[in-house]
Amino acid sequence: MIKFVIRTTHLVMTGTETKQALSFTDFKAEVLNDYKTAVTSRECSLLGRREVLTGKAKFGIFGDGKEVPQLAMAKAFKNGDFRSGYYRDQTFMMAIGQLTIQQFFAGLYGHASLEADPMSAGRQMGGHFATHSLDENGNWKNLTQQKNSSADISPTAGQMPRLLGLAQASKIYRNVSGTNNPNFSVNGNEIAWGTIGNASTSEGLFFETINAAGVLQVPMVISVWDDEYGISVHARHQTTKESISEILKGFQRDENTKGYEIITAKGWDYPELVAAYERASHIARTEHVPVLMHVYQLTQPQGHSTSGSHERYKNADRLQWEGEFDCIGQMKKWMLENNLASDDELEAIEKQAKVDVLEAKKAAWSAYQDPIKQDRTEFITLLNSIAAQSDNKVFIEKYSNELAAIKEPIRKDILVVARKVLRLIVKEASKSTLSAWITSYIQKIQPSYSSHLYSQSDKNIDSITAEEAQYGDTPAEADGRVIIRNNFDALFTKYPEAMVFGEDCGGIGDVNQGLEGLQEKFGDFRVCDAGIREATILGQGIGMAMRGLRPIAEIQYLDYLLYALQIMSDDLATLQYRTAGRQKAPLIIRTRGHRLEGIWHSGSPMGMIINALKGIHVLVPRNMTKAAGFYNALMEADEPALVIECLNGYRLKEKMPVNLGDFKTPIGVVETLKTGKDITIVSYGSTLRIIEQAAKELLETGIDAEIIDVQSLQPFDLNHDIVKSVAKTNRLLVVDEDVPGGASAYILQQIIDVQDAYKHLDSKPDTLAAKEHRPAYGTDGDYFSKPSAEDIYEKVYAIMHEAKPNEYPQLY
Ligand SMILES: Cc1ncc(C[n+]2csc(CCOP(=O)(O)OP(=O)(O)O)c2C)c(N)n1
Ligand SMILES: [Mg+2]
Repeated sequence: MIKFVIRTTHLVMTGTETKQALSFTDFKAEVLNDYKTAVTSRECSLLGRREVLTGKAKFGIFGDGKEVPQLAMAKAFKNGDFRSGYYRDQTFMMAIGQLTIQQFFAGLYGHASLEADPMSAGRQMGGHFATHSLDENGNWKNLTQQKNSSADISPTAGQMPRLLGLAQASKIYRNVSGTNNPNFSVNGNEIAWGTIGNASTSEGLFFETINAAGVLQVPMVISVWDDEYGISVHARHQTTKESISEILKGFQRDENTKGYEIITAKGWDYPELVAAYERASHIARTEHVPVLMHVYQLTQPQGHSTSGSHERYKNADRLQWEGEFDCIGQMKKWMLENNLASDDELEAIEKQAKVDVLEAKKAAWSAYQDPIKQDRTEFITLLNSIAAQSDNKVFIEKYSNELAAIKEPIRKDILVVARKVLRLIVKEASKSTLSAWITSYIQKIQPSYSSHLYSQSDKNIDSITAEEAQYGDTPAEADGRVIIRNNFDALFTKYPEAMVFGEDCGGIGDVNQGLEGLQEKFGDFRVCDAGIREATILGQGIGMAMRGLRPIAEIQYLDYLLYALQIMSDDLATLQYRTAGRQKAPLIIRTRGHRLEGIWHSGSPMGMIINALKGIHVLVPRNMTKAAGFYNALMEADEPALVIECLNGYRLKEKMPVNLGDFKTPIGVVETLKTGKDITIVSYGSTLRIIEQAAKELLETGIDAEIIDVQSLQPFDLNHDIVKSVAKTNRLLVVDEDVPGGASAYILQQIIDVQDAYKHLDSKPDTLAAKEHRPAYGTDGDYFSKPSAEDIYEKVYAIMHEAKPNEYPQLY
């Protein structure tokens, strides 16, 4: 690609690799092409807004006013690079050739097809961009041969943690031997380019990422599109000194200290922007130094989005300034002043852009509407034949006519009619035809909206073959933490692309020494300390996993997962879903929790976690061998998962397996720890040891409990083994350490609702959870906060008392 630097009227032109003279004709052609992209993008915004206001699309958020800096950024963006940005970047996506006008409108309409809307198959509102890292089978494409954009999310600054990981991947590929993979990197030369609005820099995630990238010295260029507003709220309410580059000055590197390169550029000044991005790119790519690019004096010609108008909060002076300093207007002025084009030439480009956009918009609308109209026609034919034979002919024909009259039908219109008519003909002969049609239609359409919450590739967790831990003739007993450490040792040896990072993970080998000595063995890129910043530890993991590495992000304690939960929920859990299977981040999140001491070291907020993390597997091993088996299994799969080790299990003795790194705990499979005939007790994690104690005592009373370890909360008991146990015992108790109605409610819903266990129950299915408050400190605090062996004994006893009062007289 041709590069050039223009200093006012004096032009200096350079090639990317070698400086070379560029003919004026080539130079002019490139500038004119940029102008064409800018005006085309603007026309999309203008027409897009109209499509919403006339009701064809639901909501619009566009990139008008931000076009010119994006052209400059696109020039510096190379194959293999990644973008992690936000909803203003349509011009950039067009400039790198990853968004056509027709695709822009398909996204606006919500066309539920990847062919039509490659960004999200209609799942996200328009303006949320993505490229395809995976082929249709979920296998990696060669990411070094294409321009990449990680999939956008709407929560402001939510793109920042991932950006850090995307940049760090280059650092790893450049510095860690054995990670070379031509699909993912060429010597770590790739830059991760971030974009964010000025107001969104107020978010904690922005500052956390900025600091972390400075510490890690990764090739990241973060552009702040500064239009002085965040919807209606002016910069004076957002940013100290109203300038992000001003307040981040302390991050500027100098001769003695590492840090950032901070560059500022006016958002309407095309030559200044092109030069600035070329410089930023060079610094980040060659030196692996992060760059903050503050692009100021930007505008928002149509206001924030299609809901609301900016005249409500911008005064006349501001509006007038925005008109004058519209970046496209300024670019045009500069071109004319420098004799790069005549008025006529530019007008011709503008006219052509209007024609192109109008035509592509029409094509997008037809592509979206035609299949629905076709479905409607077919359905109406069926409906009319049903009406002809029906006692309710008049009503059905009315429905049919109303449906036929809808000018711009959607699939809901068709199904609403179909399902209402079914009720009318439930006793007629044609009922089965219609019910079959509805079922098959839903079956056909539903995947467009529900596929790919989890991986559908041949590397998903279903494809893993379980493998038992094997032991020698006289297996050594070791502390749990040694089992898990030796297993990590085996895993890092087996997978050069695997790494772990988190607070205290490196030097001391984690707070429980489950990684002891591994930094010395595998180096500090692979076994690494991180700052106290859970959200960006998660982001490092997401970004690196999206670029083919196998990170294990450690969150020191389960109680602190909350800091990372938003990113896990909004970004990681939705990634496969929001790209309809075209991006993945097989990240393993390691943490430890449940019972220990005090409010923030013994929480077990599992209900919250499970509900927030649909799209991530949630595994709760009861000991370190089981945990190690989960890590071994997950390394073979391509899915994200959270593994929660038992905080009180590191010093408990377990037998040392011989097939470290290889044995695999099956995911979604329960284990029966004790068979029994009177009641099924279902639980997981640390609580199981207490249940086992209670079960012994119950047996002395003549009550024989069956104990089942769920092991994997998400997915849950794929073989439906629990209901088989309930069919035998006819009684069910779910025990856990979460609040009442937390994970126990979820487990009950799975067993009663999904597995239909209610058919087999002779007693009320019951739960025993912790108290509603956070767990108090100390042994008594634990005893009075969480289910104890006595609580479990008495709960089971009470259930048995109700069934057999003579045999088990009331305790209280
Ligand atoms: C976490 C979160 N809070 C609030 C919103 C609603 N919201 C969407 S955009 C926006 C303003 C963002 O302004 P800025 O970052 O300056 O970007 P601009 O739209 O001006 O380009 C807000 C408050 C959101 N999407 N996410
Ligand atoms: Mg703004």
